[in-house]
Amino acid sequence: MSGANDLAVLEKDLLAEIAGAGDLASLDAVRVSALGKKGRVSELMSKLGSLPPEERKNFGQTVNTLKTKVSDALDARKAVLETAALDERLKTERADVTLPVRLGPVAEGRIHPVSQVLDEVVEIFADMGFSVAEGPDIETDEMNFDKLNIPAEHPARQDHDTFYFAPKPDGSRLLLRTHTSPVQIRTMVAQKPPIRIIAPGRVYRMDSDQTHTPMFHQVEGLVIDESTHMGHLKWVLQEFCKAFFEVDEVKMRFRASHFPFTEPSMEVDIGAEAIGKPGQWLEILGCGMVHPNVLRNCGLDPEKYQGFAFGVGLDRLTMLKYGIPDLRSFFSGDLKWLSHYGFSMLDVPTLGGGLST
Ligand code: 2NL
Repeated sequence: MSGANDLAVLEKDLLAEIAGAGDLASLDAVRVSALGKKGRVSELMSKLGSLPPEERKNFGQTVNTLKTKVSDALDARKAVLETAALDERLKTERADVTLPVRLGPVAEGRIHPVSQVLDEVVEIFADMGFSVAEGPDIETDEMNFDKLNIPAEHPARQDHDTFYFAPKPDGSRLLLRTHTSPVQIRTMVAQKPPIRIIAPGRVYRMDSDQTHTPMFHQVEGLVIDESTHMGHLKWVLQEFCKAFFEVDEVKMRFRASHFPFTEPSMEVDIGAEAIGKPGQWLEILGCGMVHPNVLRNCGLDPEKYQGFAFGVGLDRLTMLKYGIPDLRSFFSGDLKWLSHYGFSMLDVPTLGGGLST
């Protein structure tokens, strides 16, 4: 039977052991030996039943007080030891965040020039308040042609040399989109103006020679609002060309053209000074004011809304900017070519940091 004296001795012993524990493991050993199931304090509690009833209450309270004291002392010591352990780690595990990045195997990887140019284009238009819209590569006749004011017998359907899937039992056919316009159509159908989007992506036409591949990359842009006009179109394209070719001035020439989905329609040439070839003109994109029929087809009132659209071929833009002579090399999967023309993952284009430098 433990008297008050024994309890005082036990308390003194335990507090001394706690104070003497030099690390978290030995502190935990003290905890188990005191408060564990068979610990010295716990064992006292199990004696409670064998005491005469008049002593039980008093004894129980005393043991509980001891338990609390020991438990508090364990917590306090634990906090001290943890802080010391952390200080020790901080002394040895210093990281100098100003050191150059260690690339390791990542340095071997290269970003394809078309991906890099896409990132540049997105950065430029994002800065002008455009968001990026995406849609499926497999489209319907309706989204790819009908809604764009290209009716069934329109020659543009043949011009586009479309890849069709086998017709469904109801006669409808799916196709590989021939431009990213259906992404803009879907946006106009789904949301009210103001609309400011670019739609980058893969497009497909049955065409294959020196300057055409059956899959290529396009970025289209669309702006719709109540008072959008050709001045806005011209400014946006001018800003784009200056930013993309990283020059202060760029000569631009707008030539009248024809697309079924715009009226008026224009093709844009830039002075080849921009890529160091003075005296020549380069055709780089097509654009125009969105045709009223297209707006109507998407549920927009042409009396209230108007806007402009444009389409740029990314592959050609990439060849011009980075002096890559052969379009077909883009799709050859040649690692030697990629290590020459590709970009490091750290070359993230930003307007502030210079797009390509
Ligand atoms: C080109 C011509 C162009 C568009 C694309 C467009 C989209 C909608 C409505 C009206 Cl939803 N237009 N897109 C407009 C003009 C030209 O691309 O030669 N691209 C390489």
